[in-house]
Amino acid sequence: MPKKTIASFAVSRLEILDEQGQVDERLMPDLDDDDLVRMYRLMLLTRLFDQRALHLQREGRLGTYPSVLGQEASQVGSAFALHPGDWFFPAFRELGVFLTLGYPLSEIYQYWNGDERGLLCPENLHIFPICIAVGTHIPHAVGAAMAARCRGDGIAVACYFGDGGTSKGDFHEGLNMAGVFQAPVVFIIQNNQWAISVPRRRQTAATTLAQKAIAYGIPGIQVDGNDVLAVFQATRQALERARQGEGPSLIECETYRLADHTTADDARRYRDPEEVQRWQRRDPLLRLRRLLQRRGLWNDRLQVEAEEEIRRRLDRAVAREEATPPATVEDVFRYTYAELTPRQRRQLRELKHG
Ligand SMILES: Cc1ncc(C[n+]2csc(CCOP(=O)(O)OP(=O)(O)O)c2C)c(N)n1
Ligand SMILES: [Mg+2]
Repeated sequence: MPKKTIASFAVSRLEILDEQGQVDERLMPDLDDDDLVRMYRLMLLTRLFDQRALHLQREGRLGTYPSVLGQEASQVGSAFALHPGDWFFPAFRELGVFLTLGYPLSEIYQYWNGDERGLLCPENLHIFPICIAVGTHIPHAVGAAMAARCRGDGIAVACYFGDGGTSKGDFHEGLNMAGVFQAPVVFIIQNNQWAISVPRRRQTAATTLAQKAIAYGIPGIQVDGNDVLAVFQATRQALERARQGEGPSLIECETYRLADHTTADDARRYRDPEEVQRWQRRDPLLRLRRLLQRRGLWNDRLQVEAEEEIRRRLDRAVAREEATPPATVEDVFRYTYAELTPRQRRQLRELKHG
């Protein structure tokens, strides 16, 4: 009765675009020149929106804000693979996904200014509200995917969360359910190496986060999260599998949070500046820009023009947000339930009439 291996597993990592902007042609996704330029413009929009948000916060014109600096490829690359019918379940650090899907800029500023009306999603977009409570949206995303499967919608659900989110029970429950019921959901981990001041190595003893998929019987892959082409390719394949009824997948985008956790944090207190510098050299925008330049699709003049155009858009979005009248007492009650409960009706009366 010898002891024998009954199963063995491997974890793969996908990289397509290197730091010099060179691609592995064998792995190059089917994207034309216009797609590549569009991806770059979206990453640039994400970076400049983010920068403006940080400035506004410092001027007292925005609430606490979580920067996405350094994570643009993970966000734009994955969102670029979504189809209009698919659903996006965000955590809270997915600005680039919102922008890629065409969410109104002023409403994003509005939300981070503490006005929940910024989350009133336009009818044509399928976006769940931002979820600040770490990982709690994961089971909801799985439920939505299961519902889509029952209805035969032929769509996929993309559920985003961070490395910290993988330590929540919700993550394990969600992946387990998704595997058992073959829910059409793609779990996208933005492993940015930190959960506030807790480093990735304190989150799990596992070598990768991608391998966590194995225990739930679903495919898992790690991608270079600063490589927009690898992120796009892995997400596109996973979404396609989901839409075809082939079940869930997990993608670990290995990236880095270059900024503080939020504007209420000071990361210099807990991390080595050399680590930050190392990751700065792996800037996801620079890589794609180098590829575009190699192919004659981008140059310094186009860069200046694109930045100016984006800055004008941001100016308009901020002006619009700042001209929005404050929410009323009624707004607090308006969006939680379809109909007010008797207690809420009483509370609303009390608030209005004292
Ligand atoms: C249930 C819960 N516990 C704690 C917090 C406080 N908190 C906010 S963000 C965060 C870390 C999240 O880390 P990660 O999932 O890696 O996402 P990242 O912030 O790096 O994008 C914590 C602990 C929270 N929002 N929700
Ligand atoms: Mg993190």
